[in-house]
Amino acid sequence: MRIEIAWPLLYAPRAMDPTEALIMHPAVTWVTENPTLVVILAMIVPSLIALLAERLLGRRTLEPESEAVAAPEPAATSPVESQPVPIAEPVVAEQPAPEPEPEPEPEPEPEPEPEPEPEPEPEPEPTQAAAPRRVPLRERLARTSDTLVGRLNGLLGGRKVDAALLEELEMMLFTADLGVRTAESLLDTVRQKASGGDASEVTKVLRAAIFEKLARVQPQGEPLATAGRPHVVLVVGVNGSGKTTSIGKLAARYAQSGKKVVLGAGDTFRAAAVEQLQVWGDRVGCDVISTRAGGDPAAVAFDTVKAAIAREADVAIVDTAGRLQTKKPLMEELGKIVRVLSRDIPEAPHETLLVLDSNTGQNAISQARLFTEVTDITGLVLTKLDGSAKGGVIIGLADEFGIPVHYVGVGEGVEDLRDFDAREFVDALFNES
Ligand SMILES: Nc1nc2c(ncn2[C@@H]2O[C@H](COP(=O)(O)OP(=O)(O)OP(=O)(O)O)[C@@H](O)[C@H]2O)c(=O)[nH]1
Ligand SMILES: [Mg+2]
Repeated sequence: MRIEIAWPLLYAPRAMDPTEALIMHPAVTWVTENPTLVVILAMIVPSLIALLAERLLGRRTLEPESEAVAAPEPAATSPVESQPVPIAEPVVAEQPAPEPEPEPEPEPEPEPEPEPEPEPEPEPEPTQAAAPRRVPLRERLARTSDTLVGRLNGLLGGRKVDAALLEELEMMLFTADLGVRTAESLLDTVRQKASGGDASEVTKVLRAAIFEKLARVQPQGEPLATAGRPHVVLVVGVNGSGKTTSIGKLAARYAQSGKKVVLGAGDTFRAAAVEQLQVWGDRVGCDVISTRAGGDPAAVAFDTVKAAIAREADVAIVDTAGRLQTKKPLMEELGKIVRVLSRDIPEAPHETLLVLDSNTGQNAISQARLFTEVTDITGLVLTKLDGSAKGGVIIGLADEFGIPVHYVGVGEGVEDLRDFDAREFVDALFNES
């Protein structure tokens, strides 16, 4: 079918009515003349338009749809990819979890292990702390024992006690730091009791004679038992004899037995001496009374007694400067100290201990002689027996002065100031302990 449209007629003449012109329009005319065709077109054209629109618009719609579909895929993939991680975790939790479970099983094993460990640990600790090894006196007296008894044994060797042997014995005793007087005394005893007998008798006789001399200077009773309170102790001796160290050890002993101790730093000649005593005071846990270096030692002694009274101390121990017994002013100063100590307590000092270094041998005897001339020495402290071969001087000191030997120093440790015991000493000397 041919549709003819007279396009030039689309423009109606200007003189025509608009409504008439519209009716007269060829398109309208064509529609009125072909109603069936118009209906058919009206049915088909929208479908065609819809189809075209669907095809055009549908692609655009599908494209994002496919993208949207594709997007979720990778989105779904990524969680899947990330799943191995979370999956692996539960796998680890599921499978290896039971594996570590057996590990916790051995865990209880180490648990009981540490339990028994701490138990045995505290056991040896208190044992070590409670019982520090007390070195036998024999070990500490080894050098003196070798000098005296070792030489004696070498001399005797199964001989008879005759003039020749006595002569050799005399030589040995006079060079054993016993002092001339004591050496003579011991030789006389051997002559009287062992002449003509076996040499083995000489050892027994000498041993008994030495014990007899030392037993005379065995302190009787506790010094604090009869003394007033505070018990005042003055410590004297020449330079380096061991005064300050012995004071520290003694303070520690008193403190350990529950006594309250006050120390007096009466050695004002050296600043280091005050510091040395202060170190002991800190270590022991007791007060130290002191003054500036160069201060008056008598004033320190006086203040120490005052402080001990005020603080209700049980013991006051006063240190002094090492005094050269040949320097008279220093020895006079010692007399001054003794006088001020008795101002508040008439009986003070209850003890005046003379500290002697056993290494000085017979010089210790001359020191004792001079100190006893200027003050009333109530007791001796013989130090450094652990390293000395001249410890035999203790026999000479006992024999000549009869002054009780209160303590022996057998080392630098706080436990190395020991009570003197004559029996123990002789046993150690003759290697019988
Ligand atoms: N091996 C040993 N050394 C000791 C003993 N007693 C004291 N000493 C040491 O001897 C040295 C001198 O001791 P001090 O206590 O300073 O002597 P001091 O008499 O106070 O001396 P001054 O203050 O100079 O008069 C120190 O090194 C002590 O450790 C002992 O029994 N054995
Ligand atoms: Mg000193």
